[in-house]
Amino acid sequence: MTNSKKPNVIIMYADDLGYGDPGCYGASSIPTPNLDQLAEQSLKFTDGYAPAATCTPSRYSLLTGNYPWRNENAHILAGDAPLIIEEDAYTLPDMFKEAGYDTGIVGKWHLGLGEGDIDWNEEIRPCPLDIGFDYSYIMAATNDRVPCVYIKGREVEGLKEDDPIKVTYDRDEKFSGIPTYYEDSELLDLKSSHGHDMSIINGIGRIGYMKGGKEAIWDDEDMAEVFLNKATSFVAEHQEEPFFLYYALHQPHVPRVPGEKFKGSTEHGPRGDVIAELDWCVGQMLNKLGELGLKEDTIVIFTSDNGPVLDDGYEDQAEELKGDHAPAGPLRGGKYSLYDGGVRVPFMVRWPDMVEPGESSALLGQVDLLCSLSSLIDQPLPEEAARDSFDVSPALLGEDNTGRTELVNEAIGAKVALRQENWAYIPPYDGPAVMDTTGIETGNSSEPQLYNLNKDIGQRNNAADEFPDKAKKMSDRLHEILNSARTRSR
Ligand code: NG6
Ligand code: CA
Repeated sequence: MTNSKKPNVIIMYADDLGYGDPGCYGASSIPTPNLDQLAEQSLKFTDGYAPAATCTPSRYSLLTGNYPWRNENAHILAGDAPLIIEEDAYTLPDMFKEAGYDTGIVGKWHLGLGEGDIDWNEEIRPCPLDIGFDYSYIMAATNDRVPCVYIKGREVEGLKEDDPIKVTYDRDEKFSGIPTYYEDSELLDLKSSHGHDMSIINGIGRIGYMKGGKEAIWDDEDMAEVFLNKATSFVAEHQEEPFFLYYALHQPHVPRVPGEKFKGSTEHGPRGDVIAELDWCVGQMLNKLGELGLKEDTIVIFTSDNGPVLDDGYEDQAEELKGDHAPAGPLRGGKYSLYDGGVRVPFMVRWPDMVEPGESSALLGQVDLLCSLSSLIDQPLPEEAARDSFDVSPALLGEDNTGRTELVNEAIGAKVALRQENWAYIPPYDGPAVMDTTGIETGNSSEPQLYNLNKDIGQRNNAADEFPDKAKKMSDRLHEILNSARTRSR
């Protein structure tokens, strides 16, 4: 640090961006000039992992430093689910607050709100403000789930008293007098390929039913700008103090609705266009830091909550228009999967003067950010906090090219796999080998799978028969970790 002020920290967190999506990770047909430039100024990790292959568990783990399978509620949540982080849990924003930071979240939340049976017309409690954030401007869950409104602090923004919001995810409780997927299909601008067949909002089928709140309903097309403006304003308003901002972008999650500027900007249809838009948002944020003279004093971390998916439930031609683009790059599987495509994600760290730009193959996960950032800003953690988070700060600083020696990865359904050094082990699991909805390879197999990632990054050659002892040892170790109260080991 150039002075005694602690560095600001921004985590930019993409939603479903794959290992192979940005140019700096090998793509060539989706323009990502801002991410590519960020990569040139960053330490770019080749073996950086999201905790899980879906959103809620990953975000839970990022914010608590605990593996998601430790919390049985950490699975893809409905938009009206209760908050799954206990108010007295020690969180990433708590750590920053203790260190005197101003903390903010902007964007996708998806960790639940309230205590169950939430009333959207009253103060929302608990919410991000109760687990360590001073400022919160969020969507409750995902852009394909109701309620389709922004929540500022404890309140739905723009809600009118005479038009209260009601939400249900129960088909039997469907509200009358609202447009719904099967009854009002003429209102659809975007058809669903699977699911997304309850309320129609802005011409798009959603998960869940929502009634009322007409004035408060978001505009899908300008969501990127809305979140970007809140995120850059937060930075501008807090430029004097150290701040922590969790900027949780909504792209390229479905429904993929780019702003006007980005419509048709790539050859890949809406999925490519919203990645271009995401890249622009990242560039705008970095420009803002530059303009405010905060570039040197800010640690920027860019990563994604899980791997990529093409058809995630809407007919947006992601599959048809993919061309040669490989969203997971050389990796097998994608979102939801036990293979690396589900969890190995773009992961870059920029800290001018402190982190030498380059590439690192150190093994690390987002679960490690709590412990590692506490170390970088010199803020000790309570003993019981973040028990699965390991201090990989030497790797983040580029001083160590090893990172962890092992990491548990989670797929949909809380199925787990173990990465140990250059090996990946996937226990036998029941279930289809390929998801019939998304077409993604799940990793389910009646046989144990073992891959040497140094030789076989695409996990094509199962080496479990060749190295039965290795497979057995990794299986035992995985069980040991699953049954242990604390890991905090490399
Ligand atoms: C799935 C949705 C998918 C997406 C995902 C959550 C259906 C058929 N599919 O259940 O579209 O919303 O949940 O994605 O509803 S995540 O990135 O937030 O985990
Ligand atoms: Ca996601």
